[in-house]
Amino acid sequence: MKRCVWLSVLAMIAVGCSGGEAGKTAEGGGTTPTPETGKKLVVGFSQIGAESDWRTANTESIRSEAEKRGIDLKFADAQQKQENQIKAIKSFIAQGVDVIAFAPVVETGWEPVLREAKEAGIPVIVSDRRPDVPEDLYVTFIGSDFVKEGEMAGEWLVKKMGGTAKIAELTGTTGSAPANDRAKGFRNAIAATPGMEIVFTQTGDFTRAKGKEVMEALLKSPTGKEIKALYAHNDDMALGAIQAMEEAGLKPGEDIIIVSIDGVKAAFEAMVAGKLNCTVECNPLLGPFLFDAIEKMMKGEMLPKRTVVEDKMYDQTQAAAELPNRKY
Ligand code: GZL
Repeated sequence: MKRCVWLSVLAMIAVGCSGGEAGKTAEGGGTTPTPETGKKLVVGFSQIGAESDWRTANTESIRSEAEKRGIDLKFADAQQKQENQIKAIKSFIAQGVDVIAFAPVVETGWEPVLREAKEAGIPVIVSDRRPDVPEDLYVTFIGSDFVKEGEMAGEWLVKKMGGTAKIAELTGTTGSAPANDRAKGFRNAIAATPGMEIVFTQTGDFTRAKGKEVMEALLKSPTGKEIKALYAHNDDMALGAIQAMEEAGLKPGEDIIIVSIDGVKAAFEAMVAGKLNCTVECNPLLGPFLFDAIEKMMKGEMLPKRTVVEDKMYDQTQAAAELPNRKY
């Protein structure tokens, strides 16, 4: 039965038909979940973990939106381990869920399990981070443009530093799309300004604890004495680094200028306190986007292969006014 759902979904996407009859499968039976058939939509979601404030907000958005829409959500937290995500996706296939959605912790290693989902006729939606697989293995990918986020951070820092700075970079989870793309975008932005030099780069795995640990060690090294700017791939690592700077007797946001990405509430509070200088928002509230796409897909509507979630940038001059508006 599932194969028919997948084939009918793919067929509709391929021919671009819209408004296919709700709840009908290839046999014409009303076995897919719709208000008419009364069957609850069952969605299996494999989440990366709970590594950052961003991820916490992302999980809350997905859980609350599923509840609001009466969707039976099977939620699995992988604790940032790919093998746990693969196990969860295999379990969703065995359970015969209607749809699988996941946020791939890293870009590679997904093709075999996504082929199993396709063979089982279960459509897959990608949320947040891109997997490096053939596009026919997922229906659509919903997430931010991480290269653009890195470029926005780099362009802001070039201006702030007047074109000259020795820069430390705290990178996200090794092999993840945001780490790869934010590194690429930042380097795109500073490439034309030779005075902007990345003299240190190391992963903080998107966590506060690791960001603090890496910065503590850096500040004890000769290179640490040269650093005038920090580019962190997320706010949590920046906030950990800020703690390390203060414990080393430095004034973060003054002795070392700091730009990061995510736009979580704690980053705005740090900007108001003068400890962080700029954050590039990366919207984690993907629940509504995800379940809109799933519901359209189940109705046979055509979906774009890529939905880019727009992001803004905020610096210290805007932080106090924007803080009350922050939803995460
Ligand atoms: C970005 C997301 C990243 C955030 C981090 O879309 O995948 O993962 O920037 C989170 O805070 O851990």
